[in-house]
Amino acid sequence: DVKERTLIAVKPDGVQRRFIGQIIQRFEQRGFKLVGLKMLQASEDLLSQHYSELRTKPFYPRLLKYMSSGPVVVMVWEGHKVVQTSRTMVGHTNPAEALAGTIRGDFSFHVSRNVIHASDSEEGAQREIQLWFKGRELLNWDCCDQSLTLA
Ligand code: DAT
Ligand code: MG
Repeated sequence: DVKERTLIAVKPDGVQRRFIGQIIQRFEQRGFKLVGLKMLQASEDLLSQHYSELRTKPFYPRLLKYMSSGPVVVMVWEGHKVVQTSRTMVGHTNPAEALAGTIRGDFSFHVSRNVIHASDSEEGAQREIQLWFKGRELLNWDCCDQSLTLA
């Protein structure tokens, strides 16, 4: 399914450390298509829905506080197996276990400041995309090399 979509977010530490461009570059060069992009400071209410599965974890209150502490850049990327591929690109949740070459393995050293979010399943991705984006904020577009009938 070349129309598979996933939600990627540059977390507040990733924005503050100026990694937005490098992160977008990795998804572009891998061949995925950007269909939604915005910067916002997320409310704890939105984040509690985003991270609802983690609400019983001891780190959950700190996670929400940190994720709402500054702007994030949220994106929807589209392409074949984009959910699984982006999890591989992002690397292990704990940067100490993230391989070099992954985003977390190259840019982070602590689990509470691991730079980026990526949906972990196709169902999760659909839920998260609906939570963060309105339908009209997601754009369908084709590459200029798809139709060479130039005016
Ligand atoms: P991932 O972000 O890799 O999908 P997750 O969904 O299990 O990982 O957890 C969401 C975020 O919560 C994670 O990116 C960072 C934070 N987190 C997870 N485990 C943690 C821990 N043991 N201590 C502190 N923060 C943690
Ligand atoms: Mg997760």
